[in-house]
Amino acid sequence: MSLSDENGLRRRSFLIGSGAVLTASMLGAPPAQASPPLPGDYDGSDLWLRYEPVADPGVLARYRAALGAIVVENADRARVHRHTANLSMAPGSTEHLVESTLAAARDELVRGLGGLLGRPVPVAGGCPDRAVVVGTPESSPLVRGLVPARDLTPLGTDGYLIRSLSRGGRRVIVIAGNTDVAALYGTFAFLRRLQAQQPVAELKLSSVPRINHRYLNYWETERLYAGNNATGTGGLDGETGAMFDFTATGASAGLNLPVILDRYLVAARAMASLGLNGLTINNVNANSFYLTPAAIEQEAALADALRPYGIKLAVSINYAAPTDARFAPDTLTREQLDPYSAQFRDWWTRRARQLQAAIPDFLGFTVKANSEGQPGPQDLGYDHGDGANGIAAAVAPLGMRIFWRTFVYNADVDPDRLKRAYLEFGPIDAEPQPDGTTGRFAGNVFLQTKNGPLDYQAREPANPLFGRMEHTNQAIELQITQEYTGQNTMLCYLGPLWEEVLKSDTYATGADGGLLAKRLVGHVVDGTAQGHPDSAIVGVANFGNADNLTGHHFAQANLYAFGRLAWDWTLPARDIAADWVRLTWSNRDFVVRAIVAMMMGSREALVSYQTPLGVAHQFRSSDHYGPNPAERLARDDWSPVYYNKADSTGLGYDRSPTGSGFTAQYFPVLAARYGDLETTPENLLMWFHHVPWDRRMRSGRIFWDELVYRYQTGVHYVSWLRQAWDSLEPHVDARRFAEVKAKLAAHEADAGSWRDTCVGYWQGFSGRAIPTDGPLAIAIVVGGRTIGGFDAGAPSSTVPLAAGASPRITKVVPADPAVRCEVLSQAAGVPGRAVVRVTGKTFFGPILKDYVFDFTR
Ligand code: BDP
Repeated sequence: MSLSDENGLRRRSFLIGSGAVLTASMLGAPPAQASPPLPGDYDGSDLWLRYEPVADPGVLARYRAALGAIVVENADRARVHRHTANLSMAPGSTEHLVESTLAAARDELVRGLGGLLGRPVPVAGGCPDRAVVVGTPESSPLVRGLVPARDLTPLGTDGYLIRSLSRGGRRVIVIAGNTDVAALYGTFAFLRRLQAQQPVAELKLSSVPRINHRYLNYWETERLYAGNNATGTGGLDGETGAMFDFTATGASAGLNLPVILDRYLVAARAMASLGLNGLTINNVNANSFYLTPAAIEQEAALADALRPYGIKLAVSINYAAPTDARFAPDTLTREQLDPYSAQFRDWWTRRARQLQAAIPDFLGFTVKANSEGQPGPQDLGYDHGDGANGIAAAVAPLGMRIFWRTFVYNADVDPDRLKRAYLEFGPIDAEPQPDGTTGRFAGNVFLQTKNGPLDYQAREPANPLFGRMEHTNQAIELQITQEYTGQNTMLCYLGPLWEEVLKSDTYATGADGGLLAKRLVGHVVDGTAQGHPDSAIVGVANFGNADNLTGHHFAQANLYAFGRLAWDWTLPARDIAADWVRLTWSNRDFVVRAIVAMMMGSREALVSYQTPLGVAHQFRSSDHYGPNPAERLARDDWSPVYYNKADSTGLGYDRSPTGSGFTAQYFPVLAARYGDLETTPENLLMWFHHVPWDRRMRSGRIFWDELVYRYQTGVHYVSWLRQAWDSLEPHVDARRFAEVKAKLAAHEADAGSWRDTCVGYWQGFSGRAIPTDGPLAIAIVVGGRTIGGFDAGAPSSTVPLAAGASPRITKVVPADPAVRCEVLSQAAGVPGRAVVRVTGKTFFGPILKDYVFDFTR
């Protein structure tokens, strides 16, 4: 650490000890004493489906006046299929099985209205005044009479409408759709309104999802940060930590599927509340166990329990499953895995038939092939098109689909990992067919593509495949489970990441070379960009058996945000966050503002302290949590050094036309923008360029200095998070408050370790000093001497004082006049310690640094 006088800092002194810090109160919070103490032990297990009594007396009175009865005609008539004769809940369960979708809607209203209104709301027949009426024109004569058919037509199969109507002097609210599941979606949307204390008068709402298939992929225990096998809470002995028990042992063996546990139904209700309609139940590195007859019986029971909620199942498969001895004598040899052979196709048809016999609405298969050691068609000399179409042909007669993943990066294809997927898939999409059409992938194949070209990093440019696969169905795959975004320790709200991706411009062009009118990634995904009739979005889910189901209370927000975006990708992440906070934590406006503020900057902060300015994948290979920029693995493209390319000239991977040429995979506008260091957005700089240490950045600083400040401000945001959360203590229930508080402490320490490890490693190449004139830089005046030049990344600074000099800080002089300074404590003597808190703002939110000064002689 260097010490210098004044150090060129702009002078502005602050009153010592009286400066405010940015707390919830600055976001509009009333004084803490306004709140009654909150009950202490809620564990988060209801997710956002908490129906706490409405606290605002005015709102409560209005709701009670408007909502007097629940009418769901013929709720029990359209029973869904059940395969499992004795389907039952585990002993002691609190959830219950339902047999129809409208029964699920009715029961949710009973639970929801009863909870919110603090008194039971009766289920009634007829059309009483103040009724909430739910149904379809088919299920309900009342709905048929209340809602004109022409108003229902535009809603399709999944859309709903909610209307306040008055008939013969009676006021009712009708929730209707063309299908039972649409009516269920409307019911949840209505309850969400009440949970957020929005008005229920004069309702005239409708909503139609933009994307047809809105699925979760569930990876059992891989990348699971929410189960009792990690650090989690909850779970039962013998469970693996996974959401669904297929193979639990010991005390839990008796609770394996077909037994249904409470959490399965909480998950089902939560999924339905967002409109999610599909679930692949096992990891993409697939275990063929899930295709065995015994497992199919278990899956059928799960499907039975989930079916009323509109959730259909799929299974991930291993391409070489036909060679698996578990299917003997019905096995194939390796040579018979030829995707064009009848044996291969018939084998998959047989498997799909077995599944369909038990699960009539079974969706199909998710496939990871020729990727990370998984077998695939290339093992026999075929390509991804041959393989996907082979299995697709086998299941097409059964109405099933294949979700074939494009996460492939075979090193023989190109030295740059990012180029490989498009080089493999693009030509198949562009291939002229004998019938005059273009593109070889079958109609029931979806390519499932991660949002970015690498692997779920906290920031990536959009995957160039979006827009480039004009002739193929394409699903976007987002990772909800926070493998690279803090796992179950860091508070990282992913809504802004997904919003950024879905709203990023592909600059896709049409056949005439002109820019398409609708060409954001979201338009490509929802089919409107290029006229695709079918559309899909997939989230790799973060469910586990932890009490709060997601491992971190704030990780629930990511599941919630994924579901809301799956329904409508145009929603702002901020609005989704605000809804979630109201449903999950509190309806008090200042609490909502404070928690939303905490969430909204969290992802950009994480980018800043982990991988700022576009340096990618600096994770240690063991767990993808902490940093290891120096790591060099046997596989080049798994190694942090492969991505950072650190050397004495600079940092980053040159993918420009003079580098790997990856930028050429984008449409022309982006190819030009990313190809040039001058026009590449700074937040993606090192994705595309090897950036010289002394390059001048937009801030006016050189790259090295900017880089260091990004790391520091990321950590400073987390320091602010802790302090903001602490200030909410009186307004948040005790158990969850304490659990989040403990996570934030670990978060801050781990963010600091990212900064220190990475900056230290880069410094070995840049050979430059740590800059000290950053956004929270200060000088202190002690004994009439102004001392500055402190490293804002250091935990403490040692300050030698002249013999006899007082250690009292008489003035704090910030470099940026907009920051606030507060002396939290003075040193009692020398040696002694003083602490100065500096609070400011960066482009992604508030930042805070407690400078610790150790005075010595
Ligand atoms: C990587 C994960 C790995 C997955 C892989 C995939 O580390 O567990 O199998 O993605 O998506 O990020 O196939």
